[in-house]
Amino acid sequence: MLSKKMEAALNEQIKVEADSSQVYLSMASWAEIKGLEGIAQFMYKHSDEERAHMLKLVKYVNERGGHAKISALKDPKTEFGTFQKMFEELYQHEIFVSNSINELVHVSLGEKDYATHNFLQWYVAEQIEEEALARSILDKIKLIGNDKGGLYLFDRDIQQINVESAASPNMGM
Ligand code: OFO
Repeated sequence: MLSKKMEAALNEQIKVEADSSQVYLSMASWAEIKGLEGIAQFMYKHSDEERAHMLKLVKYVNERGGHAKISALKDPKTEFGTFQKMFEELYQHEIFVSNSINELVHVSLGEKDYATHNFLQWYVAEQIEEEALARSILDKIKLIGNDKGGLYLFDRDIQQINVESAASPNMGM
């Protein structure tokens, strides 16, 4: 059985993951109307994964005798300026999510809830990968700068990341 404090903290994370899914969905839509199909597909897939992270938490809370609460979401930004800025935001967002997971781990230890602590290790590992991937993508896009040809090639290459991440569980985003 979850303590009230643990349940409330997990419910907060449900909201964070749902907001993340909306943020990436908005980025996908913006990339799509800018004609960058590879980036759009990457973001659509990322949005789906964040929803899966949220659902995993919903199931866990209910399974442990709590009540997973589904709440209203924030309006995500709809304009991102440049692709570099957009990937910068993605990276910063992942850092924010990692911090939020760390807080949850902290609460689980305080509550002596070792089952939740164990459950959260999957999220800890996932955030390490997501931050690393976001950082490597950001590094690439910084190198490209304003070069249109470079962006075209990057848009093609990022589809490769999609394929690789689908094939390898270690690349999952
Ligand atoms: Fe839910 O993993 Fe990114 O944010």
